Amino acid sequence: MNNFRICSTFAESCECKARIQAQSPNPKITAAGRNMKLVFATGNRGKLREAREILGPSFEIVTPADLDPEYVDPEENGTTFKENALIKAQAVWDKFHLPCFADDSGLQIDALGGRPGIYSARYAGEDKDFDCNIDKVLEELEGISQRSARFHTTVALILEDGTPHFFDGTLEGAIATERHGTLGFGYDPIFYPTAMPESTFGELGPEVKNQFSHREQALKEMTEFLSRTVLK
Ligand code: ITT
Repeated sequence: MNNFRICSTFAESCECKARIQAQSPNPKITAAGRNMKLVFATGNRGKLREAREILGPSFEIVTPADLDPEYVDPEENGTTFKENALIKAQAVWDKFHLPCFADDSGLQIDALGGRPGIYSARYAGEDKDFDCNIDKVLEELEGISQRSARFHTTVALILEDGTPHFFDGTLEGAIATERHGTLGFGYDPIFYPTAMPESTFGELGPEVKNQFSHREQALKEMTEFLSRTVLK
């Protein structure tokens, strides 16, 4: 369940932030989940930084590369966020047999029929260059005033019994006409969240973003699930 609601002013957003901070991290997780180790199946440093901040010190988050520097990411050949999240989590589970999760995410732009969607990382080419991806989006949206978009994340979690569990997060917003700010990663400098429409995530930075982002929503659902099951 998402506790975040749309805030129309900065002051109201700060109130939301304070409220969410008071609720999170889940106290039960903080107590029972101390030192819970999870492998995060990602090679994306931006996602990793955010996940560590969102999950907090109760969780020890390591990556496949920390466990095996030779680890090779699987091919993401699914057709949905859910399929790709499972591919990434399953590959880590098959290799290490440790509790793990993966995040498959992307930007869906209405005027582009939902693109780049699951192809967000490689939108402008195989080298996953954030700058080139942003340039491509801005070019495609040139002269288009309808700029609504959303970030979506599906997290796949695999625990000791090997069963996958899924958690989703979606955040509405709009695409800027040029870059604003340099914080965050990926498309952050061109994404205005609806909740704080005056600034992009590139300007707001992680402390604000991590209070209500698509990733925060999905990971919060995951910690609530862990609290109800493994850590009860
Ligand atoms: P892993 O598969 O190794 O986790 P990746 O970057 O390839 O890393 P995805 O396939 O899920 O991950 O692609 C997600 C892309 O969507 C990511 O590279 C960014 O370009 C974009 N993206 C996702 N979440 C974002 C966020 O919070 N802020 C900005 N861009 C984001």
